Amino acid sequence: LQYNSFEDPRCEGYLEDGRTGMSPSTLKRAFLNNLFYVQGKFKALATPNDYYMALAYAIRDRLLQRWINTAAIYTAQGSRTVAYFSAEFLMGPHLGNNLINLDIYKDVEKGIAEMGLNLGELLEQEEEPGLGNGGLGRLAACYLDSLATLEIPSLGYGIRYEFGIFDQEIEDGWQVEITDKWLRFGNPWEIARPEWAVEVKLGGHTDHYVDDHGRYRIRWVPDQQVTGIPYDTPILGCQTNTANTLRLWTAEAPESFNFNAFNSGDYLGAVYEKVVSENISKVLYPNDDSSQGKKLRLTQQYFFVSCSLQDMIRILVGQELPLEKFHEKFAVQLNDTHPAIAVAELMRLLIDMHHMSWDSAWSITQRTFAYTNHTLLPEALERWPVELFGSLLPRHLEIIYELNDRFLDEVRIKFPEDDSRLSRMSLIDESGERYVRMAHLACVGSHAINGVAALHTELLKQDVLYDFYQMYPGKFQNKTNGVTPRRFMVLSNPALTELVTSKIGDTWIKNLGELQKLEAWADNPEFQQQWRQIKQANKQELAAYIQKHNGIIVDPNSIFDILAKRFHEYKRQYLDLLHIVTLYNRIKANPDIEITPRTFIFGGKAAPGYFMAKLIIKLINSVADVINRDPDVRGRLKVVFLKNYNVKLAQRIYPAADLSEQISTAGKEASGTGNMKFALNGALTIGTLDGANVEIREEVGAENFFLFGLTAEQVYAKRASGYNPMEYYNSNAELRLALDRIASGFFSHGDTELFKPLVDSLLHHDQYFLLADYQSYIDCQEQVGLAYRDQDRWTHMSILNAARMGKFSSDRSIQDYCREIWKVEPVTITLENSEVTDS
Ligand code: C3B
Repeated sequence: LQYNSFEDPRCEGYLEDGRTGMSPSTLKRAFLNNLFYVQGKFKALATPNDYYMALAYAIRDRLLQRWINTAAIYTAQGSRTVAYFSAEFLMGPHLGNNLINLDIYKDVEKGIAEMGLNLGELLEQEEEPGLGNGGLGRLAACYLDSLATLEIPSLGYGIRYEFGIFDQEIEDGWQVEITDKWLRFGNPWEIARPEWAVEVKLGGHTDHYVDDHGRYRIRWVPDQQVTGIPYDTPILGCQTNTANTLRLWTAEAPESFNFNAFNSGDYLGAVYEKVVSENISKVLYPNDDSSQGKKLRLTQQYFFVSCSLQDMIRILVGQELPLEKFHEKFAVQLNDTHPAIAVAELMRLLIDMHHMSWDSAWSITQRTFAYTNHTLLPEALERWPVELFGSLLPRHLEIIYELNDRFLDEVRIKFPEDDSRLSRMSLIDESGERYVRMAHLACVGSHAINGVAALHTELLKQDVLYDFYQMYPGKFQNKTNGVTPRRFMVLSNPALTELVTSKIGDTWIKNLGELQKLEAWADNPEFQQQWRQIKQANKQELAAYIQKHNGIIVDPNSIFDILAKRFHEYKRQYLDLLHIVTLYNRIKANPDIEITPRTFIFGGKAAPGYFMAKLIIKLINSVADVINRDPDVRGRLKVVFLKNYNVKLAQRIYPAADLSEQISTAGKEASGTGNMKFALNGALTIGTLDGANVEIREEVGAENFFLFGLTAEQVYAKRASGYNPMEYYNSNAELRLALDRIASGFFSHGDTELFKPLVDSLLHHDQYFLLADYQSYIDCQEQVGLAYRDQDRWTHMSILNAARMGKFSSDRSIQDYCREIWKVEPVTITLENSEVTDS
């Protein structure tokens, strides 16, 4: 193949310098060509979306040389490769990020402006691929960015959901879910690869038989089959030639399967089969941190895992490597238990399809997989009723039984005569209805198990996975989460990026530890002023967005106090609200009271079936309605709920935050990653000693962090000794007043029933210790208000927070995974590779 030898003059620009033409004039020409030849439009008819598409295709063309060379070099070298298995990839829009990573943002902005267009407006057009719920899916996206930037051969494997996370509308204060039709106008970033389609079996039964050579064999006789079609998206590294691949699978009906129905004239029946198959990749389950136990969800998990493992075997065979080297070629990371069925599927492929012995297959399997746990919440631990599991995956159930027999023998040898341990550790929960325990399968089938922050990993070892830690102490590791500074600083906060770069150069973008050099400027008055001006300008932009979308005028001089994340009781949005109601009550009791003006901003979605979370959203909006209208408040408080929190909106929010709310009950938030993005953009944190907050506070210094609340240990102790929230209610007048006000119907047009479930849950259960932490939170917020009045001190703290975020780059996380789990090395990609370009 000689990609550089096209004679067509229109192609010459794309390939100039062998670098696909990055000069402004070439880019401009490519843009106009795409508008004409791809979109079939010209200026008079073009919509903003046409312009976006034309630019997206022009930029995609500029990735292709990198993408092709990357694949060619990995293939030629048989490079060891990370396969990141994840049911969610919350990528966010691609165009802006690709411009940053190609380092052509400014040139393109200029070229676009010369044509009378605005780059920002074109970027706004992109429908974001919201193929994830929250932290877990966004982490996967940050990790792909870092893998590419660090030049690590890697593949992201997941599902190409036709509908991603729902769009959130707010009607009368309530959340309403709208289907996310992100593919409606086409997706310029993906390329379908039908030539690499694979078949996936489902249901049916197994046959045990003796083959022609007298060997005992097992055959899976499915009653359904679906085809997986891969769609590839390039993942560019920052300022490198590496372009890795995100490979997402779409389910289709196979051409040939079960079309007997067709022959017998049952045309509609056959079409129905097709619809059933296509349902598999139809929609993302919108639950964050909880498992619904639906068969379709297990089908999705198995579908993408089977497709991916078969794809990896194809790659291995294509490189003429023997199957025995599977674990040398690939390191597979299981992003939570969602892909844990991979353990049984790889066993099945190696044994049933490739006739390997059990012991060899098991050794390869264990050396292939590593498992990341993302949560301690019991409701998130996936388990499947044995009957449901067996009806979909009869062969895998047999394999799991066999694995379990062998595993329990190991446990017996290590811990003789300990039946309760055996039943606690079994892959099958037999305490009532029988379940397959996916976390146990992941632990047994992996050589490494990790938590996502230091505290989380400790709690895993002490509690949720205590028995497994005793059994395999050497498997446990911590890998504290990180976030990419490319998207969450360079792209989303250009002014701050420029200021920082003007002082310390731009190497921090790929080596975030360098931000530490900013400490030298923390007390420089001129730098402080520039820092403040940028924050102020970012706040003004968010204020304009709020005015446009909520019709509320907010004061950019007030503290922007922001809580943005999924709605969940353990994340305690409700505690933030109790603070707001408390301040409001103080104003009502004493209209002239001095309060540092604040704008409380909330964003986040609730799982559609999570009643309490949705009621909290309604309560926030109801409180906002009252407070924002009450003349007594005189601008001192504003409450804003920003609808449809997603990656796009997050990129607007972080740069404008003064205060980051990270207020989960200690011991509940595995890590958090929003906490890192806020601090990187100069927000101060008010938070509990939970998840990565602990490490953030260690890094920025206790004096630059607003700490409150019980520790995880204190929470456990309180629970053990019998926690009674009513005592707090009875003994704290302000708390009582706040709750009574909500219960009284004050915020609900006199309706005393509406918010009763919320008030009652606090008074009678308070599972997440809001009342126990209330006073400590209120006191701490008082300190925040005082600190903000001293702008020099606040700015000093803000600069130090950003300067000390080096540890929380996803580059650092990925380097730790590479060294300590994956044992994989970078591979440099050159653009002058003779394999793929004309020599
Ligand atoms: C989340 C956790 O809730 C966060 O604390 C953590 O930072 C991220 O994962 C990333 O590790 N999480 C999630 O978003 N969805 C789950 N099902 C489980 C955990």
